[in-house]
Amino acid sequence: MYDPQSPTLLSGEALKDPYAVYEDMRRQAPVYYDRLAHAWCILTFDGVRQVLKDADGFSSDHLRERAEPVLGARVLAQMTGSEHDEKKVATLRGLAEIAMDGYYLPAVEHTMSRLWEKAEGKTSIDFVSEIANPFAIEVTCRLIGIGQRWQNRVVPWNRSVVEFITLLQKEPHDMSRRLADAGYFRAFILRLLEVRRRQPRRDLLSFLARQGSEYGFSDNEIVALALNIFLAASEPLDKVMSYMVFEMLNMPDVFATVKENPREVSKFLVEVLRLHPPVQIIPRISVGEQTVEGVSIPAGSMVYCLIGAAHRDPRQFKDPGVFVLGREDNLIRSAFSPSAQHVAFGSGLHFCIGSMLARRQLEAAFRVSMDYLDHWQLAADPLEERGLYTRGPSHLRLERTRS
Ligand code: 2IO
Repeated sequence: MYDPQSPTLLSGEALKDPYAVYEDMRRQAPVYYDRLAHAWCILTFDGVRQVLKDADGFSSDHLRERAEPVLGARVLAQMTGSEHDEKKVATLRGLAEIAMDGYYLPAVEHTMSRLWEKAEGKTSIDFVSEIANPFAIEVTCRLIGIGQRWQNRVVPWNRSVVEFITLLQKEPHDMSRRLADAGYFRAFILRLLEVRRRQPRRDLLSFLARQGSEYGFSDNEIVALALNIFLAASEPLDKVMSYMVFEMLNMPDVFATVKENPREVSKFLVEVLRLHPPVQIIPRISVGEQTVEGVSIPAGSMVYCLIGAAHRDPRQFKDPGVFVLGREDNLIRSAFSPSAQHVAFGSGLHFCIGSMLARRQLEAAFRVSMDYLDHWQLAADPLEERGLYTRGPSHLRLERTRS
C-alpha cells in the first residue's frame, strides 16, 4: 500500500503519476531519502544543479556497475580530467561532421514525412508505434551507420541495454538475458567498425574508425561509445517528439501561434522539455559527506537528481505545472547549452553532448509534422505514459479530422 507519508519511487503510484509522488516527497523534505530505492532524492532545481555541477563531490561511479557491463568499456560520463576532455572533443567533432553536414537533416525530414504519408490513408493511428518510434530508430541508425536491413536486429539488443541501465528493480534472470543481448550488440558493432574502417561512409562509426585512435579511443571504447550514443540519441527522441505532438494538438491557440511563426518551434520545444523531461533520473554517488539544501548526505550514497521534480519546483518556475510558451524564466537563447534554465540535458561537466543534435532534429521533424497535423486530432483518452528513469508516451492515439 502506498503511503504519502513515506513516498517511494518503487511504487505503482510513481509509474502512474511520478509528479504526484515527487510532491509527496517535497512535502517531507527538499532532499528526501527513499528507503526502498536506497537513494537520496533531490527535488529542487537549485539542489539538482548543485549536484550536477559538482563532479568531484558527486561522481558517476555507479556506471561501473550500472552501464559498463553492457557497454563493455568506460564511457564519457565516467571520465574526468584530460581523458574526458580529449575524448569529448573527438565525439563532438564526429557528431558535428556527420549531423551538421547538409545531408543529415534533410534525411531526417524525409524520414518524418514518409512516415506521415504512410498514415494518410488511415482513420486512426498510434503516433508512438507508427511514427515516433520508427523515426527515432531510423535516424539514429543512419547517424551511427547501421544499414536499413540490420535495424530490426539491433532494436531488441538496444532495448536490453536501455533496460539494464535504467530499470530500478532488477530481476536477476532477466538481467542475464539483457547482458547476453548486449554482447551480441557489441559484437555486431565491432564487425561493422572493421567494415567501415576499410570502406568509410558518411556516418559516426566511419569517423571513429578512421580517427578514433588518434584521440586515444580503443576499439572497445568506440563500441561502447556507439552503444551509448545509440541509446542516448534514440531513447529520448520518440518520447519528446510524442509529447510535442500531444501538447500541440492539445492547445490549438499555441498551434496557431507556432504555425504562423515557425521560429516559435524552439520556444515550444524548450517548454515541452521542461514539462516532460524524457530523462527523469540522473544518478550520482556522493564522494565524502555532502550537504544539499541543508540536508546532510553520507559519503558513498546513491543520489538521484529528479529532473521532473526540479522542473516543477515552484521556487524556480511560476505555475510550474502549466504549459507557458516562451516563459521568461526559460530563455531560449541558452536553452540548449550548459547555461540553460532547465536541466533536461543535465548540467556541468557531463552536460549532454547531443543537445544540439536533439534540438536540430526535433525542430526539423516537428516543422515537417505541422502540415500533417492539420489532418489529425487527439482521440479520446489519447495519452498513456510509461517508465520512470526514462519516461514517455507508450501510446498517443490520433484520429483523422472530418473536414
Ligand atoms: C549510459 C539515459 C537515455 C547518456 C549512460 C552513460 C547514459 C547517459 C543519460 C543520458 C540519457 C539516457 N545518461 N545519456 O542520462 O549518455
